[in-house]
Amino acid sequence: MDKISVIIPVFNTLEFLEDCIDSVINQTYRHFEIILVNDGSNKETENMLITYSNKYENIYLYNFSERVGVGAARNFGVSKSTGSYIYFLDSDDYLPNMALELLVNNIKGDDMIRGRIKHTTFSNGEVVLLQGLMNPKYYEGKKFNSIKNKSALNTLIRKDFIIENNLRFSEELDIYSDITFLVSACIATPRVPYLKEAIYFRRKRNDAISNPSLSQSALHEKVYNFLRMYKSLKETIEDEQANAYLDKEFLNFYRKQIVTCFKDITYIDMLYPALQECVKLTNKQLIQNYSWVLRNEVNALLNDNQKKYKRIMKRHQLLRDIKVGLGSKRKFYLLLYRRVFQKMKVKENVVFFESFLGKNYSDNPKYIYEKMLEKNMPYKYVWCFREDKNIPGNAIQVKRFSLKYYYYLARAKYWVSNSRLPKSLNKRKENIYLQTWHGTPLKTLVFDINDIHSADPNYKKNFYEQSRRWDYLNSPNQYSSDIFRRAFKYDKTMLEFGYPRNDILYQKNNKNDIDKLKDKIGIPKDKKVILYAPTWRDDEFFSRGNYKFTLNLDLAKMQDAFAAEYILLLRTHYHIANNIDVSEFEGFVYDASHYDDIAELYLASDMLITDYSSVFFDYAHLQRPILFYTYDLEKYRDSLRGMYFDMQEECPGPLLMTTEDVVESITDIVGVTEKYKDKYNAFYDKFCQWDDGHASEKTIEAIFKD
Ligand code: C2G
Repeated sequence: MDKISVIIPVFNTLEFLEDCIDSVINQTYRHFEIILVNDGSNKETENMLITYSNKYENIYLYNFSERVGVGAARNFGVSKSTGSYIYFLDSDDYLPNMALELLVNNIKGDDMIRGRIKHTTFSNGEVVLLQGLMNPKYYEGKKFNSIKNKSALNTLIRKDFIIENNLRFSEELDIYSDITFLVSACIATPRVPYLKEAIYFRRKRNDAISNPSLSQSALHEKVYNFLRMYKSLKETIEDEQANAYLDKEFLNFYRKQIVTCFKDITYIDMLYPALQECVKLTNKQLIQNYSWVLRNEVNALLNDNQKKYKRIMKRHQLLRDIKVGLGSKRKFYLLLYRRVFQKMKVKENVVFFESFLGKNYSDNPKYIYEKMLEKNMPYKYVWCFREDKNIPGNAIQVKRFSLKYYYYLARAKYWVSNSRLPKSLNKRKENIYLQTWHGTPLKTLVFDINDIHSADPNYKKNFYEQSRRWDYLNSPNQYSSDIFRRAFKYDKTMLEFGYPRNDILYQKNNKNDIDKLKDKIGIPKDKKVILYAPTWRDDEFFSRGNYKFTLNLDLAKMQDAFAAEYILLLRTHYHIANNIDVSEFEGFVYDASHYDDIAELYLASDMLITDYSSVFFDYAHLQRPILFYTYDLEKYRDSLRGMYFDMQEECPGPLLMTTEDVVESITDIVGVTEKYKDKYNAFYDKFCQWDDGHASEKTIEAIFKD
């Protein structure tokens, strides 16, 4: 049995290491050694590597105190290996348990064999193999087409072959050093077998900001590395097929990546010299097969006319934008937004408001707006909704994603929103963007979340880009300020006055106003009110942004127990797309899911039932009873989201697991309130310390000129 040396360069991948190393330890093919090359990782990662190398006889650890780069680390690993075969694995990836066995069984007399790379965002990929399908495909005439994903991963290679041909990864390049290795390997071997059943799981990391993988590097860095790789190979390699392969890769890279990179025209100056050198090395004949746009640009590069190159690249970008813009109505509006509306002057006195993605007239933006109206401030207002609303003042109403929406966003100097605005809406430097956010966090936020279970796998990166545009951020309490700074990586102005949306809880907490609100909501005044306002679940969705809620509270039991004394207001989260049919409970259950402003529901209610929603932080300002119906606490806390504190310890009310528990607590609500008095007080002191009913006013003073 031949020994395989699995070489794993490691740089700060603590959270992925166990998946990676264990997946080798668990291989069905048993004759291997693991060579861990610690490429200057932090202490925690290093300690984990030490633990592994101490525990297993066939795991060897080598340490570089300073980072040498993945190419050098792999070359070094080869020099330390003792196996007959070499296999490279990245420390954030992992293998299904038959990967090595399949490769080794099928390499036969060849120098190397490649398998398939599958991208994944999770840690638990599995492979089901159907017997009898394992026939390698042979890349012979077109050997270079076997270089897939520009990666040397999932390749089993004879060590002798590496030594005889002096195959090495470039040590100068951070990215694309794999191509330097693979091109030389393909030149030296007559054919490359490829076995699609031998799978390798390549992790797409969810945090491209704090800890990016090499493939998540900034585009201009990728371009720079690619150009250097291309130049150094073209200058040294004579093999005709290899040259043709490199030229084709270069021109495709130019069309896709370089042109995209030059959307930001400033990168042209930075990359022009390297690009020009590369173009000079490209087969001129081949360029003739490409479009006139590309040929034109190549000519400008060859004639060393940087000014002209820039001019035609600008035109190219415009054509590209128009082509994209003609793809759909929304894309066309976006084209106008960027190319026309944003070229017009910013209107100094226009404020654009949006709350919960245009779903309702509510939350912090509503109260800031109404305060501005009340103070008669010299501004014009625009509100974004999904459908027309009856609101005070004479704000212009625009439909989300309509032409007017893009027009006013481009021209309004001020943007006020309580959640993210679309990533496509870049901001001008004259714009001032107040992000009010929408709650004190219990569930971990953005960069504090580990695995992402929601519908958007690029959540962290997108969030990061969108939040760079915020100039001001409202914070409800010190606890939130601390979290927002870290979890949003937010370092601009924090407005620390409490939440504008809670002003009403101080100003209208009296019988007269509450009676009026009950009329407005459409509920009886002679009954007490239980408000049930749960949050959404990241893993239950129909599509992006459209989540599903399954009611776990037994309404029949609630009705039996309380219909004489109470009504129940059901309020689902704004992400929830399904309506819950409560028609059988008419007169007891009222569906307030589409009611605009939950703060008015707080005031109208006598107690709150919620789960992990931030509603309880706001409700606590009223100091009325709160019950937590947390039937899925374990799953929510441990696998879906993670939480900032132990609910059992800090929540100002009981955590209940069944409808019976809920019924029991409501029946003895006086006793429950008494029992939780101290906890409630401590909770109030910690989370409700800043509000005094004037947060809207203070927010306005901080941002708008009178
Ligand atoms: N909300 C509501 N009805 C519900 C739940 C929430 O109107 N049934 C409103 C409340 O104003 C609440 C806000 O939406 O404060 C945010 O809801 P959460 O349930 O806390 O969930 P999420 O939108 O994920 O925001 O820092 C806060 C977190 O980001 C939570």
